Amino acid sequence: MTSILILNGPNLNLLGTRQPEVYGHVTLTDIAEMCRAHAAAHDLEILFEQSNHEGQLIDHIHAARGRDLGIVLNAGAYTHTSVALRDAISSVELPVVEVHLSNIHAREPFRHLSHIAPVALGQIAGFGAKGYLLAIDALLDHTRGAE
Ligand code: CA2
Repeated sequence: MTSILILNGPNLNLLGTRQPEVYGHVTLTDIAEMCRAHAAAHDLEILFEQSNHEGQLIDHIHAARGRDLGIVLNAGAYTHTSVALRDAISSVELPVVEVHLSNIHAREPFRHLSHIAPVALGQIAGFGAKGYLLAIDALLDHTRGAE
């Protein structure tokens, strides 16, 4: 069975426990379950990971090479700071869909810059947990459309 990696960056393990006015009440475990249910219909395995550490996120991206069809990435605040994550994405040559729960372009100016966007297939932001499902569909359309 084909697989995709869904990778989540710093503080996303706190989802559903704090700042519900920004990020809603859904937990990361809920999102993983939603993604798995969505993928089952597509005969797709979901590898779902979260780390608060930049190097560990990079290791996960490297591990996806030759294993997964592509990556759905919510890099959290590293989106706005990490050239290392951008370089990791470029190095593995896998399609990456960038996802954000909130609309980063409607928030503070420092969130408007994404180091991921220039090396991603595209970006989905502002649709909450549903964004992860949209990202899976976008990745599948891209990869299966290219077969
Ligand atoms: O909107 C998104 O998905 C973000 O990637 C979330 C990041 C933020 O730094 C990005 O600008 C946009 C923050 C994730 C932190 O999540 C929390 C959840 C609950 C309580 C505190 C933080």
